[in-house]
Amino acid sequence: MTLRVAMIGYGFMGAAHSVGWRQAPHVFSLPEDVEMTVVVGRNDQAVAAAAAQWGWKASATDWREVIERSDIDIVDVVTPGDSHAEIAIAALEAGKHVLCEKPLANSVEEAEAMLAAAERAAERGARAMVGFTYRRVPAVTFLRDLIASGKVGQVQQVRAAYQQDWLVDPQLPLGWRLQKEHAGSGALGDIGAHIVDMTQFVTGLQVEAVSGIIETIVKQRPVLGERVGFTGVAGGKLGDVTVDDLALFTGRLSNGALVSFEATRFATGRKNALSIEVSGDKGALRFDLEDLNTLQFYDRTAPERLQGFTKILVTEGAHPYVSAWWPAGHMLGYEHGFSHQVVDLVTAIAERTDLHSTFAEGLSVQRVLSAVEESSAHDSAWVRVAAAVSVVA
Ligand code: SOE
Repeated sequence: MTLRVAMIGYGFMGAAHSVGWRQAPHVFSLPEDVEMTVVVGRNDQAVAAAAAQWGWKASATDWREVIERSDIDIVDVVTPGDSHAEIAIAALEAGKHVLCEKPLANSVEEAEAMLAAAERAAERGARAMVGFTYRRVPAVTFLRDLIASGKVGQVQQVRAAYQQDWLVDPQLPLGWRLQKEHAGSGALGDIGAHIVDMTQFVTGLQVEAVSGIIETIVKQRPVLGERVGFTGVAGGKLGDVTVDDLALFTGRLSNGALVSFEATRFATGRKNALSIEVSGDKGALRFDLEDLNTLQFYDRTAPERLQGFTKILVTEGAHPYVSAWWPAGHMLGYEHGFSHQVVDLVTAIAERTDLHSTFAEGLSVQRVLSAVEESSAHDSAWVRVAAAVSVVA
């Protein structure tokens, strides 16, 4: 059988997802074939150009029409956050499998509605996945496996940071990522979501309470004129930035361990630096996206004289996803996670097996993000995540 895909949206994430849809069937032996059937966007010329460049068979301008088509099996949502809920819910109700970019939604309420739709659709066999792509970097999946097999023992502390610097320039225009009505939040939702998800994914623990602060450093920016590339081109007048530029927060995990989180677009010199270090009573593990083919492992159970962080090259055939690619030691990059996402989704659809990251996991991240905002609005008071209720005045 062939699974036919419609991708809604065609910005930066559209390009990344297209690489995944194109590469995965050629590199992995997938249980079903994949066809890049149609990409959808509002500007007919621009979306047609994207379709031609990225290898989609056709383009279209009306997503509602496309999701009703009987020849579409999977709807891939790569639009800004303000349309995730509407498109994903409609697609699930139309009986399609859905892959939705992170963060799942712009609010907890939307994410709850999306999960409810995914649960109803699951009864009819439809699958729903949220695109926390970094989970599928081989070193991150392997880090999760090592923690699950007890290599760090009891998790006692986690440090997680996602640092970018693309907002340091005050002239950078007011694109959709800087407007609450489109993006939901700023650094917190865009990149903080990744480190919250990664922490929960690799430790298998939940963030149960948070205390944090979010801040907007540059409060006004040139209003966006023409939309070009990732950031756009400035028009002239200034408009308000309505999202956070950075978020610093502490989380309490379900086993009692503390996590320090940093999500920022103001880390001068840091372009796309995601790192996580998990410390336990038997050892520690560290991943750094700037060196994404490696893991650092410290084994406290090794003889004292031999102890020290060891660099593991996660490029062996025995490592997750790697055997389909190149011989040992031949490096992978950012885009491979998008292929692995396709592999996992297509396999789960074809073999009716469990998948991650589910909409329930997307909702749990959304609840953490919302609790951080609530904490920040209340002098960084601790806020419980599940109920999002302040526990310390
Ligand atoms: C922009 O900040 C961004 O593209 C995120 O939206 C992605 O999720 C991340 O992979 C890289 O940075």
